[in-house]
Formats: sequence, C-alpha cells, structure tokens
Amino acid sequence: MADPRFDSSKTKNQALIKWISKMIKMCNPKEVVWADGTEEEWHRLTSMMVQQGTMIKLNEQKRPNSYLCRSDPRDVARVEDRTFICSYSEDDAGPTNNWHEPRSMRSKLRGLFKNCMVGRTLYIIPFSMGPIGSNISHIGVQVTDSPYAVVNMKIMTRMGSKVLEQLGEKDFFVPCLHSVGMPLQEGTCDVPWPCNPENRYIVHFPEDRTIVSFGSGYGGNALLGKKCFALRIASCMARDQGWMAEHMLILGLESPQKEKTYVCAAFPSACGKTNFAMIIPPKGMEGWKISTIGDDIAWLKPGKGGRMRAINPEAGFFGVAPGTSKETNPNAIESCSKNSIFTNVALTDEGDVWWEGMTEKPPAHLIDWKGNDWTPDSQTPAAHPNARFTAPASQCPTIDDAWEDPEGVPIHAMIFGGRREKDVPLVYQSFNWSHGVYLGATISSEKTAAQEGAVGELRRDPMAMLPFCGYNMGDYLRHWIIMGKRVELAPRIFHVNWFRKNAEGHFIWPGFGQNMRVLQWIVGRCRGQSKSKETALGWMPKYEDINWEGLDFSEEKFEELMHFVPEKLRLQTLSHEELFLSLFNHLPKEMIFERELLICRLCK
Ligand code: O2Y
Ligand code: MN
Repeated sequence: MADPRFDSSKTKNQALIKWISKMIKMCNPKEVVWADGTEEEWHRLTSMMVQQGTMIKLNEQKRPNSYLCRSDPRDVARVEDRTFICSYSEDDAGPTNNWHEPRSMRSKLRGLFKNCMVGRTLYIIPFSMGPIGSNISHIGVQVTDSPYAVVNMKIMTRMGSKVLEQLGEKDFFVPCLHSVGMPLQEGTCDVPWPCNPENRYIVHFPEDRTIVSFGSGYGGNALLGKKCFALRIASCMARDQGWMAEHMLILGLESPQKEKTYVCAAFPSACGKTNFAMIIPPKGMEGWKISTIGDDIAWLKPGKGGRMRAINPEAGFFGVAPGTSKETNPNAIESCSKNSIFTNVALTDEGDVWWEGMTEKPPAHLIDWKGNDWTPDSQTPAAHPNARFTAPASQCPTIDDAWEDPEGVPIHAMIFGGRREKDVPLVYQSFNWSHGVYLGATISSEKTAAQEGAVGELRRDPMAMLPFCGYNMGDYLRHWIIMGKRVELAPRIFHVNWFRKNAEGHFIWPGFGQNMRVLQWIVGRCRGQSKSKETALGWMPKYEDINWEGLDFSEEKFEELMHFVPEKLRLQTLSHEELFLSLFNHLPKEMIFERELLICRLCK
C-alpha cells in the first residue's frame, strides 16, 4: 500500500518510489513535500523560516531577496571525525579515511533515523550535479527534514521537475538521506536551528553510491550534493567509469588576441580559492579577460578535441565570508548582492550583513553571529570564521559564457598550490604527466595557529583531496596516472606558491590580481609561447619570461622568490615517505620513481 503522505505520481522511476517510500516509513514525518526549486517555493519556505525564527529577512533595498541564518554554535562546520567511508573492505577506504564496517553502520543509522522526522516535513529534492542532460552530469535525490537545506540546494544545484524528467523511468540516481536528527514531539516548540551534535554521522557507502547524514544542518554536512556527492561518492564513480572528480576551481583566460585557455586549480584550504577563481587582471594586463566556471569542484571527462573536458557540478558558491571584500574579491561581493543566504555572519543596524574584513572600519554596532550585541570593543569576532554566503553562480560578473555548456570546457592546464613560507618557488612546471601527478600528490601547507599540530609543520594533502576522496588514496593516485593516458592532449601540470616570505617575515609576492602574471606564463607554456629554464624541480620562468608591465618588481626580488636550496628540498622529499609508506601496496610505482628521480636531480 502506498503511503498516503506521498504523491508518487511525480515520477515513474520505480527505484526512486521504492526508496522514498522506505525512507518515509522509517523517518515517519508529519508530511511529505516534493521540492521543485521554483520561486514560489523559495518564497514559501523562506517566509516560513522567518516566522519560525530560523531566518531573518535582510533589508530589501540593500540586499534584495536575501536572508541571514544563525546556526547552533555547536554546528558550524564540516565534521571530519564524524565522516565515514563504509566500503566493504577497510583497505578500499585506505589509511587516510575514517572507515566503518557497512552492516553495523547501517544498523546504527536505522536506529537513529527511526521516527527522526516526527512532527517535521520530509522534503524530496531531485537535483542534478552539472547542467541537466550533460553526459558529465549526474543526478541525486536528497530526502531531508531541513527547509534550510532545500533553499540552499536551490542555489547550489539544478533541482526540481526538469531533473525528474531527465531521470526518467530507469536512470540511476544517488540517494542522499539527511536529517537534522531532532524530532518535534507534539506540544513542543521548535528551535531556530535544530540539530543533534552528540549524534552526528556523515556516512558514505561507496559501492551502493549512497549518502546518509544525521545530526547536522550545516554546509557540507547537510547540502549533500557538495562534498558528499560531488567529491566522495563521485570520486568512486569516476574511478570505476573513467573520469575525474576533483577539488578544483575552473577558470578561463582570454588573451588580448582572443585566444581562450581553461585551467583547473587545487589549493589546500585557506589559500584564497574563490578569489583565484574570480581573479581581476592587474594594471598593465588590461587586455586579458578572466572568466569563472567554478570555485570549488571540477568533474572532468575525456572529450572532444582529445582533451579533458570539465564542468562545474555546482550552480552556486558556498563561499567563506570573512576576508571577502570589494578589495579582495569584488566579484564574490557582487555575486552575493541579492538572492543569497548568509549563515553565521553579523547583522547591521540597517538590516544588512557584515563580517570581518568586509570593510576596514567595522560598524559601531552589530548583532553578532550568536545574536548578541557587538561593538568594535567586543573580544569575539562578529561573524564566525567559517561564516558562509550561498550565492547563485549566474550572478558572478565574471561567469564564463560556457559555464553551463553540457560538453564542458577543454582543460589546458592543472595547477596545484601549496602554502609555504619558505623553500618553495613561486611557480614551476612538471616535466610530464606522471611528474605532475607527483607534484599534486605531495602538495603541502605549513600548519597555521588555527590548525592542530605544531605551527610550521608540513601538512600533506594530495590534490587537496585528503578529506574528500571516497576511496584509497593510493588507488586514487593510480587513477590519476591512468587518466593522463586516456587523452591525447593531457593538461600540463604546474605547482604554485603565492605565500613565500622574506627574512623579515613579509610576503615577497603581492598575490591577488598579480597572480595573473603567473597565469599568463602558464598559458604561454601550454601554447608553446612562454620560455623557461630547466631546473631540478621542473621548468621555471626566468625573470624576462614573466610580463612585468604595470608592476615594479625587481629581478633581485624575483630571484629571492624563485630560489631553492636543493639539499633542503631533498630532506623534505624524504618526508613524503610517511604518506607513501602508509599507502604502500596501493601506491602506483610512478610515485616512487618520481620521488627517486627528484632526489637524484636534487643531488650535486
Ligand atoms: O564547513 C563547511 O561545511 C563548508 S566546507 C567547504 C565549503 C565550500 C567549499 N569548500 C569547502 C571545503 O571544506 O573545502
Ligand atoms: Mn572546498
């Protein structure tokens, strides 16, 4: 017997009907609603959340059609120690993932989900990661009791009836089950941000391609299309199906001669990825135009022209607010100027938003992210450091004309970035694909005071995928090696480091828009137009190989920026051993050979 709460006539996909019916029976919600992503739904749900105290409508004149949410202070970020990969074998998850045996995990989750939506509405969100109909895109269906997740998913994905049409009767979808984990018993009042911090589980079943998330309403824990699907599950699908799911931004560069080049780039967190995706050409490079495809995730598949073709599986930005300003990233500021959701930022007396770094001088009075009065004398930040804006990518002034092209854009270069104050030069190019994979596999950042461990200690984060690869990192690196052979024209691979400091502790490189000069050299290398010299690390630009028009940067400073001490790097190279040893029986031999070759090149 069909559940009377569920209108199954919306789809003919029997697998979907069966799964949803099962979820309804288990979660036992008060009602079931298909989410369609329409404007009518947006207004209905945002009005409801304003009434319930979950959202505050911002000043319509200053921030049209936009809302502020304050989360429970215990629910403010992804929770890596509560994130699990439940593959059949522990070896398949590998030593860098939190593995849990799948049967006992399912049983645990069944217990948590039993009646977890009592008194709440269960929303069904059919969504497409990537342009609907693209052969690089994939479909998911999220079941959730969080209206906050529904309206964020409207911005971050393509959702609604068009997706159901695309799914058809038989097509495959990724089931994504989510609950805030706080049933609403009759007669009890709801809280503005329901969650269950004591029982958080962000769980992935790679073989079944399913995701289950319990207890958190925040970001990557609740918007399941993002890290859970587009990276952890998609990385497994990509391995099995011959494509790549990467934690990479995608941007386009058009030369003054109107030649367009697309690049992908991976950076560890806190390296200004969104700023780089929307970079503004500096003085002296006005003839260059940049365009944005995506700021966080790239799906790449061998395609037309013998190149990797990339799409951004997302439709919006879930950007870190603090530090974003008209000076650091005017395009991000414009992107969230309307139709946006702000989470854990501060509220101004005029009904607009504010966060640290938005303006040089903070307003005299604010309501902080916890709902308390705040003045510049307050001892705590007005916005949480992980406060976010959710904004439609279509509102980005630099959005690329081809950002929704179902064929994807052809990728000429891949860039891996590290955050290194010492030792590592501004830019160098790998000698070939397997050397490039080695560069990506060994990117590292010095730990900051905000991270666990000693300040300055190196944190290795292969391809910036450590928290996001759904399977064994060794197999993942092997997959990279294989994919380079699947295309005639594999992307050229580069390593950059914007963060080098001098003896006085000042950044040597100005960064931000000036990074365009490095991008110009990279484009030139891909097109056989830029010169370079061979070094032990790879191909490097000489001073005269970089375009310095409009920037006063001496050759002496450039030498300081590019200098490296072979002996020091050789010792650091030996420290790659630790990660490589942990992956030993899965690691492709190319990684060992590349390391040995590098050590030989670094020897006198
Ligand atoms: O804390 C969260 O849930 C967000 S994490 C995030 C969001 C947007 C882009 N990247 C990330 C990340 O952790 O890499
Ligand atoms: Mn990210």
